[in-house]
Amino acid sequence: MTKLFQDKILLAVIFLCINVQSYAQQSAFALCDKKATAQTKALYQNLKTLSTKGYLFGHQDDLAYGVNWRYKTGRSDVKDVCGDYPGLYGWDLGGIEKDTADKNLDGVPFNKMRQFIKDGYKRGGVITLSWHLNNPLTGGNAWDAKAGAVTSILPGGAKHEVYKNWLDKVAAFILSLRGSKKELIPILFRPYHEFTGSWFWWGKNHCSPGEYKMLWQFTQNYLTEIKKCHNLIYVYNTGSEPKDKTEYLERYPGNDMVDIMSFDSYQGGNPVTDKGFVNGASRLLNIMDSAAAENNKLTAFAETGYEAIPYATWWTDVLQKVLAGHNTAYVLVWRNHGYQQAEKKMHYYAPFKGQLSAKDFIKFYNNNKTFFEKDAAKQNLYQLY
Ligand code: BMA
Repeated sequence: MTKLFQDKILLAVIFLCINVQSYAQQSAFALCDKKATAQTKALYQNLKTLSTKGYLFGHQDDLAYGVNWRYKTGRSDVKDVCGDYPGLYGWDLGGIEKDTADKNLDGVPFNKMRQFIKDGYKRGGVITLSWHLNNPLTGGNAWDAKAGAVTSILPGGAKHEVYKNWLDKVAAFILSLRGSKKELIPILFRPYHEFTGSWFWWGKNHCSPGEYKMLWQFTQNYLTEIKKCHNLIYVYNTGSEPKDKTEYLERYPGNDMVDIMSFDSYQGGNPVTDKGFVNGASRLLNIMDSAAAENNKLTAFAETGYEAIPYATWWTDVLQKVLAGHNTAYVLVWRNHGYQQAEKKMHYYAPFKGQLSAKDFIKFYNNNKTFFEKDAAKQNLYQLY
């Protein structure tokens, strides 16, 4: 065999390997839970298609309360403004771990939350859950950020059994979320969020990358394999800190552990003079685009907003522009608490009727890239064709 011929064969082999590898990657778009229910698998596949056309608009606690109202059947600040519910509903499990818990950390009763989740799902909307869980070591809340708490709940740790008990409660709630045929309602599950900051006890300065990954792996394995929660789509979530892909993926638990890559970032200052939000969000969206393409995952902007929305055209001038050109499956704005007595300020992220940005929000709603509940229902996200 001549040297040239040998080289040609070698090149052909390398070419073949690359192609087999990229084919394997391309064909690997599937949930990490191989036993996921049909509806969960369908949602994941359909979100992929949806993400090439636009993004779901989400709102935290949307059906429970809004600015100046609490628990009024069918009401939603988003719907009051644009005539349609959000396409995605965010709820938080924080507090479910307590033995006495009947309400979450923001006062939403778990019984009502279950019903709201069922209502949204029945209409064709999508559900996402986060979990601001208490510090298992100190008994303080999620912001009681001290080193040692993560270590304590890992296998062999002093609070490991306590943690398993907490996961049992989470699983019981998740398994109680069922549709009209008793099918499990698919959930975009976003545990241990914003870990690139250090304000939560699972944050960057309070555990090592290895411990964070172990925490994720243990949690996922326990919920999926032991508790049989086969309706979870796992969402990996950083803050806006990562400067590049290496930092973004520093605590990534692995392709068999994550389904969606996401980040959180909030607008502060005036969007005209302060470009911090736009620059940061754009950077993270670019990082995610590249990380998600390499790992064959979906992306999302899991939490954002501008507290009390003091900028009339924030929706179309800032948020819509930031998301343009990216294939994010959804964007979610945080809760409409209303007036916060302790902080003496308004705390809301979606407009309500008459709010300064309400008119612009209608423009945002009418844009063909934003999907609210009616659009979600039309796309039949829980069925595969
Ligand atoms: C924060 C605020 C808090 C709330 C927490 C968890 O951003 O809205 O008031 O307790 O989220 O929902």
